[in-house]
Amino acid sequence: MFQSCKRIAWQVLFQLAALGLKPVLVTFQLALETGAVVVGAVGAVVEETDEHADALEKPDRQTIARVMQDGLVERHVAMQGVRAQTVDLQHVIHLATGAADELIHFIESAGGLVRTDDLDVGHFQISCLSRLTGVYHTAMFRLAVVLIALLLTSSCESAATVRVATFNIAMGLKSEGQLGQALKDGRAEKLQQIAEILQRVRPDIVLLNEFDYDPSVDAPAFLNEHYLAQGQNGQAAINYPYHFRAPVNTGVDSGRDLDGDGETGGPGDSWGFGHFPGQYGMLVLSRYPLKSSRSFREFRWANMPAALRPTLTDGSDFYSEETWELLRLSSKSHWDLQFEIDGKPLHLLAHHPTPPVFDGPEDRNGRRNFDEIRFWRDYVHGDDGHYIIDDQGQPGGLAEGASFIIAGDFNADPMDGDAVDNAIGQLLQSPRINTHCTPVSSGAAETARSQGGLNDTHKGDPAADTADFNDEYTGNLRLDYVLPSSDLVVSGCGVFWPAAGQAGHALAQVSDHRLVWVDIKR
Ligand SMILES: [Ca+2]
Ligand SMILES: [Ca+2]
Ligand SMILES: [Ca+2]
Ligand SMILES: [Ca+2]
Repeated sequence: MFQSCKRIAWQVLFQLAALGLKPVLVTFQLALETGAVVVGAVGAVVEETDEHADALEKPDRQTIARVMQDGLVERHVAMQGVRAQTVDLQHVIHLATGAADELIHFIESAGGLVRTDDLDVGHFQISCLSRLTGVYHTAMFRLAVVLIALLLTSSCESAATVRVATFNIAMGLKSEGQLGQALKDGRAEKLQQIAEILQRVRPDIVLLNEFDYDPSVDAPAFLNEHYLAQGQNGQAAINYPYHFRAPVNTGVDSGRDLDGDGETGGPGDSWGFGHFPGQYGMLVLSRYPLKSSRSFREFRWANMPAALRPTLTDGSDFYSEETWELLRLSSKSHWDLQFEIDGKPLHLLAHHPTPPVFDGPEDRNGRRNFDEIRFWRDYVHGDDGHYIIDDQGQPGGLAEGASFIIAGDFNADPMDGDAVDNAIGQLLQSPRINTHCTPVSSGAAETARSQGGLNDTHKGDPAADTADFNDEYTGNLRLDYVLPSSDLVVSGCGVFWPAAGQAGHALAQVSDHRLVWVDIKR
């Protein structure tokens, strides 16, 4: 990002030199200020006319031209003095350099006071309130500061904050079609509560774990229309124009006796534990467009070098050679979803490893959980991912230097619970992962205190727990993660688990897991 910012800044400086400074300086300054105002005004207008929410983030020139033609921006500027909030610097510069004539025409016709609050330029904040006639000298001064700031700061990041979340909503329902029915119905209380949580936290991209995959129902459309478009409990509606869903391994019969109970065909003999195909599936919702996807549902566990193959206590293999060669690593699926955020790619690496429990001394689920997590660790570590092959037959891991976020219910606590030692440590200790922000909540700390039991023996910080389990056998655990790559700037993180008396406290019980979010600058 900062490369192109700096390139543009240099270009402007060269133009200044070539053209005799003053006209270009003034043009650029006016465009910079007006660009911010136009972005804010178009946002407000689009919101009013209930158009595509994406236009709020990045109105294109056609949208701006149309809105300006209709006189709506002028009306907003005149009526309210539009408050430009977070402004994408690159976009403003694009307007400034590409559409200067339009912008100057607009600003002249709008006249009067134009206000730009907190235009964020790298680390440099400008607040200005300027009358647009007779400010040439001030404008030149400000522009010089802006350009120097662009050229001198080590980063030239945009001010756009992107919130990425993961939420195991526990909507893996008892029978096939049940979730589809609830989605069509529009009055399912659990879905209303889940919608309210999304409306309160307002993630830009969210992975929902345990959302049954049913290709016969347009689940994303029903979820948007019947639940998210309705303000739940006074919250503002939210809309996700983009989504990704695909088949999962849960409930897909392997034809083999995977759980070793001497019979075939039960939920434990599916490629991932489940009573019907699609149970405990995944759904990703996004406000940003999805550019490409890879899935690794069929990747064979045996193809992972030094895989943790389950063994019995006498050292013999739990799975026959024939079964081992067929086993799929992913208990649901592993997806690499490349989104585009203001022209910049971001990979969401989504998964939901098996719980390490419900097995025997061979620890087949614990070992699978460890290797499901290791899959992403290898995927983002250059050559370590050489063995990986996707469902389309393409080999290799993530491109060097690509930005990513690994999200999901990992079913592995760093200190407590039944996961294999260091299962989540494979990622938390990786230099490729930014772990500066540990999501915590006051609800988690309070719940561990009040429930007691095994929570009292846990080594991990109770405030970081994300799941509320039986306190006699398990206790509350930190299982859900949103892990950004180390190149990403994290500006905040949290868990939606309000303590007693805080807004939304009763909602937390909708699932045994809580929503976890991270804000990154993009
Ligand atoms: Ca069986
Ligand atoms: Ca186990
Ligand atoms: Ca508990
Ligand atoms: Ca705990």
